[in-house]
Amino acid sequence: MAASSPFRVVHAVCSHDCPDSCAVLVTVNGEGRAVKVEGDPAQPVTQGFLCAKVAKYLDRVYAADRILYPLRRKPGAQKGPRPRGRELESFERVSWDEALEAIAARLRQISETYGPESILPYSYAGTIGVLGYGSMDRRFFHRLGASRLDRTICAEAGGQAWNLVYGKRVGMPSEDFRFARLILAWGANIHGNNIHLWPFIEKARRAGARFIVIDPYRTRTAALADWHIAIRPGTDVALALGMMHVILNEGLEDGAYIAEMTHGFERLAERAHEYTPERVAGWTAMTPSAIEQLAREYATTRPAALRMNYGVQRAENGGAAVRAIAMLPALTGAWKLRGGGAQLSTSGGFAWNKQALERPDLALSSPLGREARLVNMSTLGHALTELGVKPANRVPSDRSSSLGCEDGPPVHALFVYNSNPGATAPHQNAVRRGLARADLFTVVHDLFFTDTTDYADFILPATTFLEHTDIQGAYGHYFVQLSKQAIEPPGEARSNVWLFSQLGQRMGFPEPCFRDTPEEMIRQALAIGVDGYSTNQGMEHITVEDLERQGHIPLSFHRHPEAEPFLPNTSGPLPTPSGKIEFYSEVLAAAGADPLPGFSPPAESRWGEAAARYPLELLARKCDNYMNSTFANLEGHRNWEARGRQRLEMHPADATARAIAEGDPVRIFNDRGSLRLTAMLNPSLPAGVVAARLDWAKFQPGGSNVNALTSERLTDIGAGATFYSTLVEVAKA
Ligand SMILES: Nc1nc2c(c(=O)[nH]1)N[C@H]1C(S)=C(S)[C@@H](COP(=O)(O)OP(=O)(O)OC[C@H]3O[C@@H](n4cnc5c(=O)[nH]c(N)nc54)[C@H](O)[C@@H]3O)O[C@H]1N2
Ligand SMILES: Nc1nc2c(c(=O)[nH]1)N[C@H]1C(S)=C(S)[C@@H](COP(=O)(O)OP(=O)(O)OC[C@H]3O[C@@H](n4cnc5c(=O)[nH]c(N)nc54)[C@H](O)[C@@H]3O)O[C@H]1N2
Ligand code: SF4
Ligand SMILES: [Mo]
Repeated sequence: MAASSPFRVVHAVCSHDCPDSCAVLVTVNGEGRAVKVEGDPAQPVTQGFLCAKVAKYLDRVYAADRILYPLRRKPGAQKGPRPRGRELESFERVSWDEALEAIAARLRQISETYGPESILPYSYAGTIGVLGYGSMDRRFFHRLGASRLDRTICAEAGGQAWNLVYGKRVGMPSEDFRFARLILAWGANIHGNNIHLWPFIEKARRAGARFIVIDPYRTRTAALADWHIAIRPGTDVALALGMMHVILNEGLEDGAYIAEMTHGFERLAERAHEYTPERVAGWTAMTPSAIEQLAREYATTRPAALRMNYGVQRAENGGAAVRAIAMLPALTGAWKLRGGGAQLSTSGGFAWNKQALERPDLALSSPLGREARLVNMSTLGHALTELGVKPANRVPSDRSSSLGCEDGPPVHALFVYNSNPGATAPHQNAVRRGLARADLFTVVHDLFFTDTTDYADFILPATTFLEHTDIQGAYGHYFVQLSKQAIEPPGEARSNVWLFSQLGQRMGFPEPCFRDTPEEMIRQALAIGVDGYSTNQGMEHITVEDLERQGHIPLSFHRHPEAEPFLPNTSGPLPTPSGKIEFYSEVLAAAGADPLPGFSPPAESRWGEAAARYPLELLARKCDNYMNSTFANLEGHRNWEARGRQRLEMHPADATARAIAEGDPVRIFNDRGSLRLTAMLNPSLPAGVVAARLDWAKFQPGGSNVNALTSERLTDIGAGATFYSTLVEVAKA
């Protein structure tokens, strides 16, 4: 652009909770208004395009319903659902000064009365910018002595399961999928949730690769596959073990790789021996010959790439499933070739200096004087309603605790940011009962009036990624990226860093770290040394100045992919206890859990006790044009795929058995709640499985969404949420 042009282009990064972490070029006009967002063509994974959700991002940035200033609940106004567009009737505008003073005073009082652990921060990945996701906020809550949140809602079962096998969440680079001859997408809706992997898959397919999808739901990804296996939910452990059975029976394993790189092969082989294709067929609803074919294709096609995403681990046995699936490329030695191996996440490649960012040491200066207890976010309803009662724990974990809620005082203050638990947390009716408590002091920092702000005492306006500066890694690529503020925030919207810096100062915390600027915190995250270079492992070649110039810089092991391709898990030692890939886990054995992967059906499945009353397995799914509950308020996003959103998809056999026809109003229910939707027949679902979409509860008929049906039961590993293990019954309404 000519120097005289009134337009400038700013390099930002999409901070939504998506593996792709796209490099975004924002064009800003002379009046400081963003007029265009586009994908950076120079970023090798973004490749110049954005997904359908963010291509129309200016609709969100300049939405008429953005919250523009701090709000306080009016005296006497009830907590609870407000009709869309009438939220302001319950709130009054206050200045930031007033809001911050009042919040600080109330938190101080609650801390003094009930102990600081009665304050619970609740947040997730509204932004995955390193600063916005966890920095000044953590400093603030550590220094306060508030309860720590165990962030289990999304990926803990799978993440911990993967780490039990490989030690670290790294996998093949997305760009290398183009070299694969077979691509297996296992519980991964690539087209909907991870679109920037797709061009590499297309490239591989043009060169002759086969593309197989294992997913109970016929996603757009599945519809595009050469072979879609509509497996029954929660039976992936059995399928992976059945594949191992065939691979070992037919001698298709890579003995040399197994001998050099793995631990516990003999015991795994014994276990796999039990999983004959006939037995596995009974659980998965596949035929024995399909299981044999899948195993043979997978083991004999080279390179074979496996894209697992977090779909399989949202089941009660999701940890075992991810472990079993993750072991497949270790049995066949698929890691050895470029274009082979697996990817669950790449996040383990980014060694940010979290100590400096989050300052857990500040807890020692808090009134508590020690590290605070953990509260599991996947049991928020329990934490807010069953005051002081611990949920049963059956979950081995690599954490100090994976309890739903450790001992300590009941929760009296809830501080929500980066999240909308009123829509996204399981067991919605318990969550809402908790949020509605008159004695609970609730602050919500968000951009819109969500299902959660309806219960707030204070609502504070937050920023989009165009309106603050941050630095970001990714869980689907290996580039460090700088996100520069492109525009001024509208109204009085303020970033997470600003908010918690202000609150820290109002609380009178003397530590200088509460005054750090985002620019200083970026240098801390990178651990910039005296020579200006990062001292973080894998980032030693990175300077802030180069990031300013280039926007994105690959991690060191991914700098020269052509000359030195990154081939994870091809040489040891690995960061596991044995230094090897662990088929057998002493850690699990010591925790009293099964050290090998083994199939046990979820309690909430067709084999469970409750199936007598609630025989249908519900997939409580995400929307392709939302990001969990984000974007649900925007007309342009709602219109898209309109049919899917307020529908219950059913197999025709299940519908007929209940005298339900296409378009009938239906009631979906279990012991936890009920929901009214419109029936839509979908013969591509496995019989006995129904599906519905996540939306804002206030937009659904009856004011609840699918999470009124999901449970607070936790996963076998990692104490994660089990959105995809939910039993329901359906009746014509
Ligand atoms: N468009 C869009 N993109 C998103 C999100 C969104 O809401 N919308 N969410 C973001 C977030 S938070 C995350 S964590 C990632 C997650 O990305 P994914 O892991 O891809 O997320 P899911 O859609 O939960 O699950 C993937 C698929 O697993 C399938 N599945 C469910 N149960 C089973 C099972 O038992 N076995 C098998 N084999 N498959 C099963 C589901 O039908 C689904 O199609 O996506 C991110 N990207
Ligand atoms: N039924 C069902 N439930 C699910 C899932 C499912 O597949 N099915 N998926 C689960 C998964 S994988 C996840 S990750 C969770 C996600 O659940 P949530 O963490 O609740 O995620 P979102 O619904 O995207 O809500 C994020 C909120 O953060 C706000 N936000 C965005 N940027 C900022 C910021 O910079 N500052 C502040 N303060 N706020 C910001 C957004 O406006 C939005 O309201 O949902 C889980 N719930
Ligand atoms: S949501 Fe994902 S695909 Fe879409 S722009 Fe953001 S990072 Fe890219
Ligand atoms: Mo997630």
